[in-house]
Amino acid sequence: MGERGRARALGLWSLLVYAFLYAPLAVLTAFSFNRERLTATWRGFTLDWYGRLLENTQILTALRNSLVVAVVATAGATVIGTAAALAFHRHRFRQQGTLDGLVTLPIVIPEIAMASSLLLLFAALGMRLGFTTVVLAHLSFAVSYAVVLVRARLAGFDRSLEEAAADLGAGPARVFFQVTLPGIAPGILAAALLVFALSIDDYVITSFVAGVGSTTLPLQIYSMVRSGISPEINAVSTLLLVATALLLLAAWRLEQGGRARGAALPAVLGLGILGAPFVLAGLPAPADRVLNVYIWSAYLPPETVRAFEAREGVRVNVDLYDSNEALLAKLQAGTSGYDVICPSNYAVEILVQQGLLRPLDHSLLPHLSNVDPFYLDRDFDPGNRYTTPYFAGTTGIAYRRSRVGDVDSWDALWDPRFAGRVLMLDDARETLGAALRRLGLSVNTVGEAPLRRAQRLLIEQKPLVKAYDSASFKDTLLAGDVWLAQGWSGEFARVIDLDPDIAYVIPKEGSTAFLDTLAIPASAPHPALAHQFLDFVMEAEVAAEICLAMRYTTPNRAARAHLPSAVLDNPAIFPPAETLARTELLRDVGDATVLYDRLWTEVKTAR
Ligand code: N2P
Repeated sequence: MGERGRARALGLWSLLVYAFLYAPLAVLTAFSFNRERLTATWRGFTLDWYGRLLENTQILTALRNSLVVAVVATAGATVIGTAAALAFHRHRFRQQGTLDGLVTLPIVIPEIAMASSLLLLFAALGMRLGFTTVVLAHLSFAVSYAVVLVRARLAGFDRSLEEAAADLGAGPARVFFQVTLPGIAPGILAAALLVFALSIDDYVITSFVAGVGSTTLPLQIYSMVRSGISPEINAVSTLLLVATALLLLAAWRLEQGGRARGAALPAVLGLGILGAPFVLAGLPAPADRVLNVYIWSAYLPPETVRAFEAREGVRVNVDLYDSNEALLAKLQAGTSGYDVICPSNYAVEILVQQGLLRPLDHSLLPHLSNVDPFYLDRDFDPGNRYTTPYFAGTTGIAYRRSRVGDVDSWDALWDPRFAGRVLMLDDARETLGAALRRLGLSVNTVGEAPLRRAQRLLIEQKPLVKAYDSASFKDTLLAGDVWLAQGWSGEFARVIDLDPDIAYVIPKEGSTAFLDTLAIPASAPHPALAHQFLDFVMEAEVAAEICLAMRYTTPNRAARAHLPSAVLDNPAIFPPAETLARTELLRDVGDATVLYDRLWTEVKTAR
């Protein structure tokens, strides 16, 4: 190959490498302008999704939280970092090498290790998770970066200037502010910009140490992703991407040559992008009354939240989970800060036993009379002392008819013909439950031997399984990535509407059913408002709106008058009695809970 040829080949190669690096970001950006909401097919250009961001109080609030944290962490880290850098640069002291290494070590400590150790520390100190803990955590990694950047600048700083100033009679303070500081300012600024960008971006550490009400933008984006990637997420991610890229560019320019002018434009643009939403939409009103809701994903429509906020003049924070075990862990860890939670019947038994629920005041719940008596006074909560029914539903299989034909048995999820096309829930009780039913056993089996047999079935199935996922099973099926998915009825009822090739079945061997409730934790900070919310969602029109949007079975009898027959006659939403007869409610399995958890973890980590 000649010189020219080689240059060309190398050029092509680098082009490929860059394409590999940037293609995902290009796709993300492109789809944030796509008119079509549901699929990754291009349907024309629109700015709508960016407009929608300005109406989304959850995103705006998260962005505000992120900015507050970033500003405080940046200010703190820059001051501490600069002081430390000066100390290391100027003075010689014992163990300098060790201390020097220790101050920069956090840069390479695995983030996950730092996150869990911070959480442990805060818990040991009895600190409530919130803004303070997030800021402290960000400070703990940001200082190291600030030290490194400022020191790099100091290394090139000519100390004889300081000596000259001192010789000419300037005091130490004057020397510092008029000579040293201007000399290293580009390094300090670069450090500030870098730290700001890192703080705005951080997910792992923040997710461990954030509490209710301190959700930052990355956490908000992740929680939205769990109910499906939407163009709003593409839009907000694009903004975040562009803003951080600009801030880093500015930091880099300052770092390189201290050309303040070349850095000013990207810095201003980057900060401008983050601040612009507030200029356009105004700050989200800091409501003095706040309700913190912790609920299953795809269970509470944003319109319902907005209607409650408007009626009561309050702000509602909604956090999502995808398993009872996640909810239990959060509540058992101590004061969660949540006012309303949504446990399934078997989780209610556990929470009541542990004294984690607050008895309800029925005089504040007049609309409880709208609920079908069939769902009241169940043995997991006699007299509805602690809970109101919210949604019921079933677990079953949804499948692509054109790919797999007719399905009526759990066997289909073990059929080698569908290797790599099977999705299972990420849920100990549900997966072991399916395996137990396949063995002809109850989903509430507690014996170790039968449970081990069920576990063996799941391990045997594992090579066929594309994903264990309780959050986006419906999207994965809709996108065609899997052909058969175990999952919950309501979300499947929604995809069937979007794609008639998909069908839902409760296998002939039987399956689980659930009754999900609303309850108020014993530690809820706003119990009165929580009662108002519980009552609100039992109003007939509201319950109908929720059912229409989410497609789980509403236990609200009065709501049915407001539902179209397409919903009322849909067997996936209101299953006929003979189908329901094949299902079993999950119950608290007592001591066997630990065994379920262990067996399930073993399945997930098996190779
Ligand atoms: C909602 C899941 C349904 C809850 N994403 C099952 N108990």
